[in-house]
Amino acid sequence: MHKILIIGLFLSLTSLEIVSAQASDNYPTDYLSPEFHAGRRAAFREKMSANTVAIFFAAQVRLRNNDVDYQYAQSKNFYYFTGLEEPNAMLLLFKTPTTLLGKTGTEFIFVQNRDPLKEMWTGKILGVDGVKEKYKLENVFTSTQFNAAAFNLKQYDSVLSLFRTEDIFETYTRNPNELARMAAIIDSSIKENKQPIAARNTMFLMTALRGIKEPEEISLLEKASMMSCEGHNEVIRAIKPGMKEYQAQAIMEYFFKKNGSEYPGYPSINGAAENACVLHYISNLRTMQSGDLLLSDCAAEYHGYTADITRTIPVNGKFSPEQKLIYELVLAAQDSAIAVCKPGTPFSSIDETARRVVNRGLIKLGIAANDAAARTYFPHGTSHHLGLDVHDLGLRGKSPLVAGNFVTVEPGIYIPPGSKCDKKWWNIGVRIEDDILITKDGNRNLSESSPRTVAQIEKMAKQQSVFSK
Ligand SMILES: [Mn+2]
Repeated sequence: MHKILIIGLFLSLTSLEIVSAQASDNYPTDYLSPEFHAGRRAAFREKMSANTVAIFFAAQVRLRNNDVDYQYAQSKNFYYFTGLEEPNAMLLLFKTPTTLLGKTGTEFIFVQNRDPLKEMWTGKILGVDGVKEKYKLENVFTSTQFNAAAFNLKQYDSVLSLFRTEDIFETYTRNPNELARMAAIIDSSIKENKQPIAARNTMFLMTALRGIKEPEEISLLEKASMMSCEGHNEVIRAIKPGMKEYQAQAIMEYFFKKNGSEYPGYPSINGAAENACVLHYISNLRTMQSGDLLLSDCAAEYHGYTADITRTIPVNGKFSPEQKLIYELVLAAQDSAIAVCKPGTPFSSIDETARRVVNRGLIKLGIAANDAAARTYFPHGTSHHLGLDVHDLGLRGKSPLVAGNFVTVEPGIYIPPGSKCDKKWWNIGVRIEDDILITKDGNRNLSESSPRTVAQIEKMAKQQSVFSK
């Protein structure tokens, strides 16, 4: 027993050496490039007004319970500009070259120190040298080097920060860590300044940048969409009465992880029957019955980018006549809305187009008396941008779509039990959601590899699932 253990240990050490020698071949290599991040920082600086500094913080580690943290998820703005997936870091972008801690430049990053003890538990910290090498950043310091003397805000007219939960003065000063210390220095530097410094939001500039996807981002979004469609398709094949909603979720998420997705882009929604009528139902506990419709709104996140796909399918493999009428009405609305997705179309037209079709159909079927009543069955918008966030930044309202916008088209009809219509429609909830890239000639549906028509879905439902045994 002991002998075997010793041999085992020896073997594992030897194989460890081999692993580290080939490490670069054993890990994903399709991350955003340092050049991508540098390009995005340059594009941001281009949009900054004179004499301005922009501050971006890494996301904080968030406590789940007792001494267990949630899996770390980087701030999307910080990731967009750096690629770094570590906490306790700060990026400063200046409009014009500035000298800080003996270095002159427009970009400075402060990162966490190497810490052998911490690294033994949770893995490698890149440190100054690692960040320089991996992300090709020049002015890299440890966060402990950041101090009030090094960073004199007096010379700036405005500070750009305060982005949603990245609000330095609210969120970051609550928890005692390196990030909070840096935030507190900036906070007091602003307060002590005799001349008022405008603290402005980066949202406006970030919306302009993140709303238009670069080729490297599109390539990651294609992968996220592909692995999400694989999950949806296997659920269509595997679903049967008696299966639990969470088992449909498990099949779905198996394909995300199998293909390298770090995690779902948002909590997976798998609601059957009345649960299909709850827009963000995530408890996924029902045992599904023959005659139920299952609405699955699930997608993978890959290297920071998420798809957002919804399919609605009959649990027994065949739509009932009422389900089919509602399903095909939603599908017609979606087709009409996808058809207007092209450069020049106002963003709001996507919703207007889908809603016109849904309203007309619900009135014709006698489910709604007028447009206002129809809205109760279609209570959400038809479209949002997606990318780093599932509800991503991008111009909306009357703003025209442009090539590189990436938007969902997701009309729905939800008729919960108790609705003011014939009981035969109750418990039908349908949403169909696809991910549409605006191209210079029109659009490309990145989620088209999962079927949408009644005939295609019923055909796929007859196929053997790898989980059917
Ligand atoms: Mn969506």
